[in-house]
Amino acid sequence: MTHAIRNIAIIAHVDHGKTTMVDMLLRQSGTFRENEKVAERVMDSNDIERERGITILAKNCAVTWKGTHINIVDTPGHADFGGEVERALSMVDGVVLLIDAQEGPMPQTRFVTKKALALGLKPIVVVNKVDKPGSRPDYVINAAFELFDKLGATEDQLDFPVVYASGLNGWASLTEGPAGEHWATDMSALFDTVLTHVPAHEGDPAAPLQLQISSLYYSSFVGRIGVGRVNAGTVKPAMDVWVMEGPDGRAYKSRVNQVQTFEGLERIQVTEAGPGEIVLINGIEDIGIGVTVTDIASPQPLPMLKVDEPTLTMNFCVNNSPLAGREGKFVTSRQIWDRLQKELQSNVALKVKESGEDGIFEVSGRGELHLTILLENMRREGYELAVGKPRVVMKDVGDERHEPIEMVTVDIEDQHQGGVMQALGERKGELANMETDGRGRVRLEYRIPARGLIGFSNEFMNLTRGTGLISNIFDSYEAYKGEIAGRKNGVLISMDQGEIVTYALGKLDDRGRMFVKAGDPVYEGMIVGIHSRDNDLVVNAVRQKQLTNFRVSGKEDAIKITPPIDLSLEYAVEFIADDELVEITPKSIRVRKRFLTEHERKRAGRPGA
Ligand SMILES: Nc1nc2c(ncn2[C@@H]2O[C@H](COP(=O)(O)OP(=O)(O)OP(=O)(O)O)[C@@H](O)[C@H]2O)c(=O)[nH]1
Ligand SMILES: [Mg+2]
Repeated sequence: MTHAIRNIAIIAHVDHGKTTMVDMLLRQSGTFRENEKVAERVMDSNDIERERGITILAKNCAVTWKGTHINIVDTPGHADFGGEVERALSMVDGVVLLIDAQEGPMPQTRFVTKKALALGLKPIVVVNKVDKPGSRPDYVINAAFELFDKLGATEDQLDFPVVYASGLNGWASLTEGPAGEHWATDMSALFDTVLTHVPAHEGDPAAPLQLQISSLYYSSFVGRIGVGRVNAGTVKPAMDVWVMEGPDGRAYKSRVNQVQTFEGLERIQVTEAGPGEIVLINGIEDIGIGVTVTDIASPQPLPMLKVDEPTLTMNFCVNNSPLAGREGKFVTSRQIWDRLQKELQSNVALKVKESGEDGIFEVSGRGELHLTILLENMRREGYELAVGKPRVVMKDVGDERHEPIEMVTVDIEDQHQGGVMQALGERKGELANMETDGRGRVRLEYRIPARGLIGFSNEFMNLTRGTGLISNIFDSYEAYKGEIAGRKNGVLISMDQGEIVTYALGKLDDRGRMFVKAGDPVYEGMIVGIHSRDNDLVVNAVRQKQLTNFRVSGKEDAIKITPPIDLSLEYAVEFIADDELVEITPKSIRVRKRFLTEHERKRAGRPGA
C-alpha cells in the first residue's frame, strides 16, 4: 500500500497565521463534510489555546490533495515552545515558513528558520496576511533572503519558492497583485508548491524498521502514545521491536500494540505503515521522546533528539492560607505531586523535583508561559496550590555564576521609545539594534538577562498603552550581570481576616490601586493592593463605619472607589516579590505574604533569621 506522501510543518513567529492557514488547508482539501460545523482555528483544540488564541502544543493533521496524502504539523509560535517546533521538524521533509506581510521576520522567525536550515530542509516562504493595509511583500522577501543568508543557508535553500497568501481569506498566489484585492480564489497555489517542492520521503519498506518518536500524547486508556515518522521499513500492530535511546543509550525489547495514522483531524487504525508515514503507536509503556523503535533482528538506532533544558523554576506549594480548601477538590501535597507526575508523561520540557521542604516542589520549564499554562490547567481541573516568584536557572561555569540572557524585540510607537529604553536599561538590557520604519514605529532589539524580563510585560503594556509588541527568545548563558532592582512599589497588606467593606475601600482609595472589591474574603497577610509608595503598608480593609453618631444624610455613603486591578494568573506571577506567594484555586487568584503575621515577617527579615 504505497501512496504518495508529503510531510510538512508550518512554522512562524507567534501570530503570523499558522493555525488559520491550516484551517484553510483542511477546508479546501475537502476534509470536512459539506455543512459540517467546524470551529475556527480548529487545531487549537484545548480550552486555553482557544481562549488565548495561541497554539501551545504542536499538533498533526493530514489532508489529501490531488491524490497525495499531506501530513501537516501546526507548530506553536511562542518562544517558550520552541522545543515543540524543533521536535516537529524531526518528523517532516519540508517546511512552510509563514512571515507576516507587514511585520516581516521576527525573533521566532529567525529561531525556526535556523532550526529548519540546520536540518537541511528547504523552506517554502509564504508572505502571509497580504490583505493587511500595511502589507509590504517586497520588503519581507528581501528581509527573508537576508535572514537565510545570515543563517548560513546553502545556495539551494536561498533559492526558496515564494507564495503570497491571505490565510484568513483562504487564498494563495504565486504572483503579487494590486493592494486591497484578492489575488487568487483559493489555496491551490500553496498546495501545488508543496507537492512540487517538498521531497517525498525515500526509504525501503522491506528494510529493518526505523521509527523515531518526535512527540508524545497521553491517553488514560492506552497510556503513552508515541508519534513519529517511519524512516525506513514498515511498522505493524503487535510487532516486537527494540526501543533504543540512541546508539549508545539504554535499549529494551517491547511490543507495539496499535498503529494509527492521521486523516483530517482523526486518527485511523492501520495494519501497516511504511517509509514516510507519520504514525501514532501505543503499547510501549514508557516510550520517550527521541527514542528509535526499531527492528528486533537488525536494530538501526538514530541519535536521540535533544530536549531543551529548563530556564525558569517556580516553587509549587500546598496552599496553607486560611482560605485553603474552600474552592478546590485536590489540595494535598500527594495530589499535587501525582498531578505533576502525570504531566511529565507528555510535557517533555518540564522538570519536577522535591525541594526537601514538606509540600513544596520545584517545577522548572521553558518560561513563564510554559509554567502558567500548567497552573491554569491544574486550577481548571480542581487543584488548589500556591506558587512563589519565578527564578531563572543559573549555571556554574568554572567558579563563575552564569545566567540566561534573552534577546528581546520590541515594536513600539516612536513616542514610547524613551520610556521603554529607560525601563530596559534599568533591567540591564543592552541595545543591540534599532530600526525605524519611517511610519511612526520603531523596532528595538536588546540583549537582557532573563531575570530582568520577569515582571516586565505588565510594565511594557503600561508604557506603550497596549500598542507595543514584545517578544523574547533565549540567546545564551553569560556571566552574572549584577543586581537588578525589584518591584518599585510596596504593597497594601490586610491586617485582619474578614470581608472587604466598601467603607474601608473608600478610605484606602488614595493609598494605591486595589486587587480586591467589596465582599471579597481576606485574611491577615493577604495583599489587597499596590501601595503608591515603595514601602509595604499594613491596612484595615474590613473596617466598618463607626456607628457612633447616626446621620440620616446619604451623602457620605456615595464613596468613590477606583475599580480594582483584575488579578490574572500571569499578572500575579509577574507581580509578586521573593517573600510573596500567589494563591491559586479554581475560582480565585490571590496574592499574599509568605509569612502572614507582621511578627513573623519581622523575624524572617532580620539578618541571620
Ligand atoms: N489580516 C489577516 N489576519 C490574519 C490572517 N491570518 C491570520 N490572521 C489573524 O492573525 C491572528 C493569529 O492567527 P493564528 O492563526 O492564531 O496565528 P498562529 O501563527 O497560529 O499563532 P500561534 O500559534 O500563537 O503562534 C488571528 O487573529 C487571525 O485572525 C490573514 O491572512 N490576514
Ligand atoms: Mg497557532
